[in-house]
Amino acid sequence: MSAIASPTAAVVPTTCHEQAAAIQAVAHASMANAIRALAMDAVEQAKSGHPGLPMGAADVATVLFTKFLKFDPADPAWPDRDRFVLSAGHGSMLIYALLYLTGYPAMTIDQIKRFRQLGSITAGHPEYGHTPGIETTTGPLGQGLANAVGMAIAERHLAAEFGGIVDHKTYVLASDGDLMEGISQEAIALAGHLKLSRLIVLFDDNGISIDGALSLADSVDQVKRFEAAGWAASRVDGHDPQALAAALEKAQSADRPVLIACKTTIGFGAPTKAGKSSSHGSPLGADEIKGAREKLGWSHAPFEIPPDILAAWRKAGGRSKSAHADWTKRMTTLDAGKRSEFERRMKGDVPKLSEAIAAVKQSLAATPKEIATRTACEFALESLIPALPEMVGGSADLTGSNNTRTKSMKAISASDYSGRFIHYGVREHGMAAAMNGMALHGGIIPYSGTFLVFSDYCRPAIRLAALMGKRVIHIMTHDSIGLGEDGPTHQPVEHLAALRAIPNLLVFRPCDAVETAECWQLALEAKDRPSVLALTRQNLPQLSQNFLETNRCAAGAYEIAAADGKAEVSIFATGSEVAIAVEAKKMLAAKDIATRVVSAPCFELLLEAPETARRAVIGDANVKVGVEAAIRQGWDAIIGSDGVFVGMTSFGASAPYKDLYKHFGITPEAVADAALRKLGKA
Ligand SMILES: Cc1ncc(C[n+]2csc(CCOP(=O)(O)OP(=O)(O)O)c2C)c(N)n1
Ligand SMILES: [Mg+2]
Repeated sequence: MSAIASPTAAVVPTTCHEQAAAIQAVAHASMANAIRALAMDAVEQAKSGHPGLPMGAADVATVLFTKFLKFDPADPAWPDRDRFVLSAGHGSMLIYALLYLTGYPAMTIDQIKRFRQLGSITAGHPEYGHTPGIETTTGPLGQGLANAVGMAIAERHLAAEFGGIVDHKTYVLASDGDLMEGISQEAIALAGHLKLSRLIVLFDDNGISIDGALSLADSVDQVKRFEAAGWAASRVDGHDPQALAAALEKAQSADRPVLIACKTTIGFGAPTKAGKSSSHGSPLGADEIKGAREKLGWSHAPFEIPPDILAAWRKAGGRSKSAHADWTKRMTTLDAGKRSEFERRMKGDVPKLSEAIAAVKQSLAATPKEIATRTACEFALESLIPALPEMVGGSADLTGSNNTRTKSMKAISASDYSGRFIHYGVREHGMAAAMNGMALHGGIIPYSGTFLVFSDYCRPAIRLAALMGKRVIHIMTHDSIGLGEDGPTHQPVEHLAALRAIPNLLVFRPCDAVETAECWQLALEAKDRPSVLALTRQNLPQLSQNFLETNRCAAGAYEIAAADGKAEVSIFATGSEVAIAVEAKKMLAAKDIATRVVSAPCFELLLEAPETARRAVIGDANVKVGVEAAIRQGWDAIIGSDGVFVGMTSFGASAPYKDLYKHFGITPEAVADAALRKLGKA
């Protein structure tokens, strides 16, 4: 079809200059066609996958990887590599083809042949940690773009401290879907505001999504949109290697983030499906592939890359060897202290953590505090921030409410990236995804704040942090009806259960200032998973007043108040409800009912503990009562289906919090009554 004039089109060159250009054009086209062929063959063999994007974006990727991207296949974790994020993860065969062609040792042709099969490293969508060279897990559209903003922030922040050993760019390939997702607005607005000039987004502007032409659902002028957010934006023909190279060249020295909208044809080369959504997400079929081979002038067998083309690609893969060697040399000439500090941060070790936490706990033992756990969080941060310079905090416009900013913290700004606090603006989703990007970049432990009820706005990014196994820490305050007057829109009820449902996420709900410090320690020690700390707005008594070196929260749950004699009743509670449970215990004791109270700040740690330890904490009292100002879901794992639960069964209401606790029956009296009823003594 005429709409897809190929760069291979034979035009007889006349002058020397034209000849050289022609050779280069032919070489470029062959290299790009190698991507196209691998993509269509792998998808065909897997009988599933997305050939359209890799075929359409092959020219863009070829120019980027052969001329601009700084990377070394021999060392996919080289800290100063440019990051490449395939935000449109459905186009995974594009990156797998690139990893194979440029010579990442793990990405063999056999892996390409086993695209989407169990045990291969060529999963349906790119997965971080599963495949060397994949910088972030993508697939949920928009996330990769927002991760990249975090990566670009991390690069500038670390460069401000470590100078020239941190000097790289972040490139993104984003699709129409990426830019339609709401998260993209949050991400581009933040990037524009912070003038992240080393962030370069290549937009696969193919005008097609799954339902058909983009015009069915979208009429945004993306260039104007990005410009409005403070980006430099331009349009190029995404099949013209010279134009692409010129645009990328210009982007190298930009003073703001750059969007290059690359007009492409989805499924480029496919005789009947190019330019159509039918090439987006299913195998092309034997006839179409045969036609594409003819159209592209690609006569090689499936999965066969001719030696000269493979050699050209491998050469491209070796382009940054000298840059890598220079960097290694620069590292050796760096001040030894700075160098080891950089290496420590990139490894993510936290040697000074226990000391900092011990100091907090000692101080709390000396002067107990009846404060909200959000305030206790700030108290812990006053020790943690100086001890762990890799911590970069923030808030989604709730800094004063989340208590995530200590007195000494300077904010990051476009003119000074050395600060350690980020005003994310009212952008919870973009914030959570940017935090993932920072953690993925390495060298930073991001933490941030919003209200627990808005964890829903962060959830897709939190889920990906859990899937990727990255240490990001979400401080989520105002964690129940205990926030009071703001009412049910702001009172989380189902959020703890919903967060506990995410595998590999630690959900902490500390009951006092001591537990808050201990939960911080556990979150920071959890190198390979994210955490949420659910904290109160209202003051809570400090239940643990003696200094204990051990971190009792590490067990997930522990007996905070023992029974006098053999317990008839075990009351399990979290956060603000632990103090209520302790009062209920006293009421039951007055009736000669031996009762113990277990604080359960982290269900995940309890449930993954060895069976004997778990049984010992859960105990064998006849009556088990759970207390949490939230829904019951998840509690049966602790109290059993016969257990009694005192919590919420509806949304909350707007009133002073003490009235709400009475209104919803979450009081010491109600807990004691529930236990008595179950004992048949009410
Ligand atoms: C958050 C999210 N919603 C929906 C999808 C399913 N999905 C995958 S690709 C796509 C849109 C395809 O259009 P585009 O992004 O332009 O990619 P192209 O077809 O051009 O390759 C959709 C809706 C997804 N991956 N992520
Ligand atoms: Mg598209």
